Amino acid sequence: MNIPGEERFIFKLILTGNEKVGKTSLRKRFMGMGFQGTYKKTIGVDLSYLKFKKGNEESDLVIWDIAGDAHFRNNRKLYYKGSNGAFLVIDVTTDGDIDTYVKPWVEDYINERLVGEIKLAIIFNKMDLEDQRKVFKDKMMEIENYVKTQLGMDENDVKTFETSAVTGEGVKDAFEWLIERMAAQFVN
Ligand SMILES: Nc1nc2c(ncn2[C@@H]2O[C@H](COP(=O)(O)OP(=O)(O)OP(=O)(O)O)[C@@H](O)[C@H]2O)c(=O)[nH]1
Ligand SMILES: [Mg+2]
Repeated sequence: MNIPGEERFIFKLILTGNEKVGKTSLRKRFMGMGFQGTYKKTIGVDLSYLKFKKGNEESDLVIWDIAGDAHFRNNRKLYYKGSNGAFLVIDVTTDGDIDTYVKPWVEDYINERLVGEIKLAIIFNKMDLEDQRKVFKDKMMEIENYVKTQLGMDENDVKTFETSAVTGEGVKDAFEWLIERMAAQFVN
């Protein structure tokens, strides 16, 4: 979108991770839309638009909330181009198996040439479900190290967050860190 007399960069943030891990819920929580307990599967992709400020500069952001269902795997390749930042969301009530929950997405980032283009937030979600939690610090470290190694990224490019879309814990921090890191490359 072009504002008359002004060229504005539109940032693109993608939400990735397997189905039901909480991508849509995190997006809605961040956008002040509360939390819905009932699951409504994302079909393809849902787009949201928002503005953010860095210093005095206002920028545009489009969030691409991508369906996690593996049936859409081929289809979702269409949605990666031009991304500046990504969430990789993992549900802490699953076993967090790397081959199942991490590798397919890391492969997508590599195949769709996002390496070197994106900043990445690894999101451990559903932290409110303490008694069902199966992913703990050692697994989180293993996932973070795997991602960093595969993508050749360091702590400037990747950061881990613990979140809950129910309580809101960590949600604002994660989005704000990623947006700040994305914008730092372009806006003074
Ligand atoms: N307790 C708890 N439930 C959550 C949390 N985040 C999401 N959920 C629930 O988990 C289910 C899946 O959430 P979604 O946000 O739709 O998951 P998604 O990753 O967008 O799923 P797809 O659209 O299929 O890729 C829903 O029933 C949510 O209410 C959370 O932080 N805590
Ligand atoms: Mg969804």
